Amino acid sequence: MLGWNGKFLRIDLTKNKISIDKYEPDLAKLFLGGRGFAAKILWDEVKQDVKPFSPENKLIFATGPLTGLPIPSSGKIIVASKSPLTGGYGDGNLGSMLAVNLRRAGFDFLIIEGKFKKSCYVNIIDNKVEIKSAQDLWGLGTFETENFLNKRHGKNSGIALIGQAGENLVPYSTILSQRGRSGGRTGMGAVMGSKNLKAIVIEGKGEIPISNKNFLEKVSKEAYADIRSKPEYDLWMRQGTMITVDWSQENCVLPSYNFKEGVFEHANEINGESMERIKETQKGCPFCNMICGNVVKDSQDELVELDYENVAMLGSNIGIGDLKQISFLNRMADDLGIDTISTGNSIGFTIECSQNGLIDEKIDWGEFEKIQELLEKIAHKDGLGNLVSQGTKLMSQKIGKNSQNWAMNIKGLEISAYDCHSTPGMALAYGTSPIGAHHKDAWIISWEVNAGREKYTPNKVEKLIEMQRIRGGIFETLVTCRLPWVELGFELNWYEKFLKAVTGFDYKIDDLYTIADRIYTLIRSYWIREFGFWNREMDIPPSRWFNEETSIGPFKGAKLNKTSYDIMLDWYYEERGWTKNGIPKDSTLNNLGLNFVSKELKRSS
Ligand code: PTT
Ligand code: SF4
Repeated sequence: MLGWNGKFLRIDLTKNKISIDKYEPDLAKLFLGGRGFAAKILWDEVKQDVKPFSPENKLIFATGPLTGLPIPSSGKIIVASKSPLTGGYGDGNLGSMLAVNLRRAGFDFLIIEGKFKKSCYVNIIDNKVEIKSAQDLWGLGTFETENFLNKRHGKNSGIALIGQAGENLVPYSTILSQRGRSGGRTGMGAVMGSKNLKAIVIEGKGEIPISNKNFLEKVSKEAYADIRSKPEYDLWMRQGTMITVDWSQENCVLPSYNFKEGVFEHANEINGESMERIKETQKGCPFCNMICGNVVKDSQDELVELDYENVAMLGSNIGIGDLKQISFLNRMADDLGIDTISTGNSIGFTIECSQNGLIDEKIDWGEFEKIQELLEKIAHKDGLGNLVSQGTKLMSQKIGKNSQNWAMNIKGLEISAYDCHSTPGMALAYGTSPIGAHHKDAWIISWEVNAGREKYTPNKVEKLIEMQRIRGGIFETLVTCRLPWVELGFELNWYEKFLKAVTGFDYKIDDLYTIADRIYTLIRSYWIREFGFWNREMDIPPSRWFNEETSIGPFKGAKLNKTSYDIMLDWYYEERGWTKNGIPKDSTLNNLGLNFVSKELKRSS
């Protein structure tokens, strides 16, 4: 089975047991890699009665057939588990040398289960695995920990690790790598913390088996050149994802004041151009020639990497219009190992609670010092931080008094940085994302603003499913970065060529779409099995977007129409072959080769 190592590593931290096994070729055939592997393993091994923080939950690091090869932007890995934030399927995508080294060590995925008796880290050198003490590292931030591990294990080792937030089981803590890469906003850092696992360090020196090395070399060379020749390349290299601040402001979707508005009066001070003025250098993931990690100096003259989502959620969404202050908060979040998106949402929600007299503490928009203090407290679950660390869904359940109307999450995952008062297609993308509200699966908004943004049409639903197939399906299973395709228009047929060179198989995009549909339906089934029921309310955004009009900007007065949203949701379910309540039909499961799911769904629905 060229292209895949065909082997995986399982580490049971409770039993101190390490095993290396082959997996059935059918797993690769039906699920390809990455998110596909993770979804199938969780379905098989992490059942309904397993709590996210129990030792029986499993943390999966999964690569795909293109990961770690000299192919554009292939240094990516999926981290997945049952999510402590949503209670459903959770994953994230991390750029790291860890991805490359796991493949070079001879494995396609790694399953971590159990819980070590005291704090530890795992060191993998090819097929030698050791569980080492992390007692000196526990309690440290990610920067200091990574420096230490880099010194001990060498610059070429791949490291994934958690900060204090993960140790303290904050349900939106993430896994960090390379000082500025963060993956798993669904709380993957907390799952790692619940296993007493501070870090994973991998060195791999083997060769990944591929079908046609010469062809791969030729295609890759052409592909890297094609990326460099794209008209958008130069601006991208200057600003990376920070180009999106201006775009969002111009299109009135820049989340501001806890998603009350889509424009921000200080947008010019926090945009890509402002970032360029404080930029020091840039870095990125392995095998990437369009590196987007813009490294700037923050308000304390320390270096930090800035991305659009971080700036919008720790900036406009909480009323901060000073890029150096935002950079400082971003650096804190990276060091503590906590997701910037859920943090920005939860702080925005707290500010509104304070303004409405629903909590005793006083905190207002843009109050940098208080926000900084709160961020530290969230990671340590201290005082008000203990409440805010739970995320907006639980917070609103505890606070009550209609606060759920502006608790900006779907299925418990906080909404990422696009306001949807005037973009129903994007609202539906958030509503139907397989991990909760995340733009990663379908950033339909850039297409939608040019395609009649206020309309509720079947073609939006078709486009949304196409996006989910490509973004959430193809890129999360290959596993490579999607940004060459999204940002520079690097065509999808390159991936057919890469797959041919690597695996020898003639995959067409349509074949990959079928795999994507299989994975989406399996993940949906996982959620239903977890919850024991499902209804369409789970796929509907918070009522702020339906009931409260925006008050400024060209789209002043905009809000979503609930009846029309519901009709789009019906079309979506129909297209996917799910019932009117969003439950996969038996015929759909059978057509996708998911017959094994039917029995378990019947038991729980
Ligand atoms: C992703 C989410 C994003 S999406 C951003 S910025 W983005 C935030 N980054 C955070 C951060 O930084 N620090 C922190 N403490 N929390 C953060 N939370 C937020 O997490 C990231 C890039 C980006 S930058 C994006 S869009 C693309 N995402 C990809 C994806 O999802 N799949 C894929 N195949 N390719 C992708 N390429 C791009 O990768 P989550 P990274 Mg990320 C500091 O993990 O959980 O999916 O949340 O991985 O290595 O940092 O690369 O404007
Ligand atoms: Fe990483 Fe950015 Fe390159 Fe994607 S474009 S691989 S996120 S550096």
